[in-house]
Amino acid sequence: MYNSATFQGLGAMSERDNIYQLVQGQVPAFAFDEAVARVFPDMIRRSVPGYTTIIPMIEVITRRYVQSGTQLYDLGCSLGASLLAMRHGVNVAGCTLIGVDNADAMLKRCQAYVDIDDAQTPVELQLADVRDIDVQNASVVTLNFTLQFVPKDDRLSLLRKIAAGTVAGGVLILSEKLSFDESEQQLQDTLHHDFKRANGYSDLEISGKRSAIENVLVPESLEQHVSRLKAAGYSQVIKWYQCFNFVSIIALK
Ligand code: GEK
Repeated sequence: MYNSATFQGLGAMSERDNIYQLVQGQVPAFAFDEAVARVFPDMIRRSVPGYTTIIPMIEVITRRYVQSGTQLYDLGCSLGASLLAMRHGVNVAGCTLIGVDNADAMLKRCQAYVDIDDAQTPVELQLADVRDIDVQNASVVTLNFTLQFVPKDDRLSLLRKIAAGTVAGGVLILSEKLSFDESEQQLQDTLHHDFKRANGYSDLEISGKRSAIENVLVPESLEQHVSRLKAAGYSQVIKWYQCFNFVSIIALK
């Protein structure tokens, strides 16, 4: 399984994330720049509860839903962890994988990981905004922690475009940070911060990242996601995984 080779490799080739170790005063807004790209595999594993389970399950879900002669899209592919999981799930002929990201620093490193990966399905990487691309003849589409960075007002039209470009029986895998009503929000935030602390982040780093990401990553509730996916044209929407305030959903065309 993909988990054994390339995914471990992504982690091993990453530097440790110490971006918010020495923050003082006003923290600049978070951006997917060179400094983040360099530490990204370490950052996302230590910051997102459930990420290390979701990635290998994307391979499993892909194997179930991929159809021969179709395209598979990873939208917001970063360094390619979800893209390569999908690639290792393809067990039919005539498919192409398309990875899209609008951060040049991320996509350059993604290409390097694709180059050392040993699966055979062709991969095309596109430096583009996910709102601007065409989606056609898709069997599996992944938005693995990307929709939360797209402006709220553009989320429904993006999902409509993806659903319209997906073949019957195709799937969207959507993973997101969630928001909750007030009392649950507090509890989930506490557990998330405990998770980060257990992974070696200090309180200063946790609060620095929290300020930097505010208004950049805009979470919504599970109910908002489910009703919007249905409005976008998906017939069945299932939460298959949740760890604290991070969720992964499959939406079936
Ligand atoms: C993984 N899927 O490792 N258009 C294109 N790309 C975008 C846009 C946009 N409008 N907005 C954000 N991005 C990956 C992890 S990270 C999640 C995905 C995180 C890109 C952005 O540049 C970044 O690479 C990615 O979406 C989000 O499974 O950092 O929490």
